[in-house]
Amino acid sequence: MPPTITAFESSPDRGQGLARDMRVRWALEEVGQPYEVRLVSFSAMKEPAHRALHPFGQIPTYEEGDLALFESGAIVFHVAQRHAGLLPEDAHARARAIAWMFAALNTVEAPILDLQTAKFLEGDKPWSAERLPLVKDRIRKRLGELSDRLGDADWLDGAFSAGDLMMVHALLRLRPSGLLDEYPSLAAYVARGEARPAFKRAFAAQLAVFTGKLATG
Ligand code: GTB
Repeated sequence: MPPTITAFESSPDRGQGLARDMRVRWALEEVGQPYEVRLVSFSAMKEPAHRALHPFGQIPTYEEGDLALFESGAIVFHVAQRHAGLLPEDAHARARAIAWMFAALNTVEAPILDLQTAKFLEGDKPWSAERLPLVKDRIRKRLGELSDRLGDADWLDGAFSAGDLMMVHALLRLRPSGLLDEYPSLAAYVARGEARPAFKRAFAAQLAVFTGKLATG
């Protein structure tokens, strides 16, 4: 039985690949693991049946036999450990790729999420306009540092890894803000990720949920 993941029945991004099932789909596509998708509504996500899989009532989840996982980072890590292709064989290189996964989630994605909060949840607060530049500058600081480390390399540490997958997906959410384009090497890095055939297959599968053409990957 292929693993089953959950995704939005109706994604607020209208299938632009920003929801976190996208990174799980991408990882599964990279390693050539077929998967099934169960679409869930916002209300179903908060029901006990879904909360048994995901304590916070969110997507994505991952079910494989009697294993159930939540948290996109944990799911991608699990997929990367189970299959060749997303983590190097060399122990040190593998540990560094895992460090990049954590960096993507903890160090880079965190301030990016703050921008979403500032714009969409706090945009009507009287202090919002004053806070927004501070939030953007915290992101710029991280992007500058990341750009310095990437240099003119294609990927963060040698061959493409799960660290790049998580980083590219975290950065993607910045595109509408214009902040990514302030760092051309990072914009090119994200474009390299998007150009991967596995990314394209994953993107098409989640877009098809929105356009109603295909429900599974
Ligand atoms: N840390 C968890 C993980 O990495 O898996 C976070 C999971 C999460 O935030 N899931 C979101 C969710 O289920 C979907 S991805 N939200 C519903 C809820 O909490 O009730 C976040 C997301 C949502 C929408 C867009 N968008 O429209 O652009 C992008 C990303």
